[in-house]
Amino acid sequence: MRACNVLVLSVGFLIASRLVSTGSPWGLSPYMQLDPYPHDQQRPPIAVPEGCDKLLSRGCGVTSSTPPLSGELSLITDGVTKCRLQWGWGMQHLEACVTLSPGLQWVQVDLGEEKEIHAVCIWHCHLEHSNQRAYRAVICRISSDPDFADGAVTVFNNDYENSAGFGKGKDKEYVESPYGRPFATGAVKGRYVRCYSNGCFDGGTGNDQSVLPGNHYTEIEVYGRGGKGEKHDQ
Ligand SMILES: [Ca+2]
Repeated sequence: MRACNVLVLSVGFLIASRLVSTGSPWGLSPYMQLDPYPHDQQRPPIAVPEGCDKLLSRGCGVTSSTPPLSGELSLITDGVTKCRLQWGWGMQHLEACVTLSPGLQWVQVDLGEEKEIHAVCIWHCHLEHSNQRAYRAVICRISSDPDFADGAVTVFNNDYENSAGFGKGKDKEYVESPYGRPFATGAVKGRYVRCYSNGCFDGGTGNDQSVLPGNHYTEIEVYGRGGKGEKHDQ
């Protein structure tokens, strides 16, 4: 194996610095298993072998467990990572973001062919000047089987309650940030990247905490060997 001349991925720089810590972490439910990493500091960069820092997912096809309630699935790999809240027809709606039905749902990126995947970054929905939000049962799996019936590898799992049935996750829940949530996957080979979630906890700033059952995806980036090396727009 080639010596690992370590490069650094430029994804996922900071957890949102505007978040304010309160009695329970970030004002969210004390029952959540939140990531203790300081939200106002840059996360450690992800080290990958030379040539494995290329963006593989831009423009790739996306499927989902259920038809979106709003937004086209192509929004998930279009390079736009900022979710917007707009007024229209007398009500607010999300732009640049895909909304899926309540309950455990998934979206799946098709890389077109089997690739060696080293990192993934997920943006669910972060809104400026809005409540702190953390999605539940965030799970990422990789496989070369589109149905994930064979050879699926779980590379991220913060479902500490095992609500999705993939086993109790060891990763922490986290507050959404405009920088997404990057994580290393190791050198996993696969064509499909499937990301799960099961609603979110909308923290508010006090006692107005609430569980939002819907699922949202603004962008998913997959990094690894090959690809064009494009970066996202922020
Ligand atoms: Ca997008």
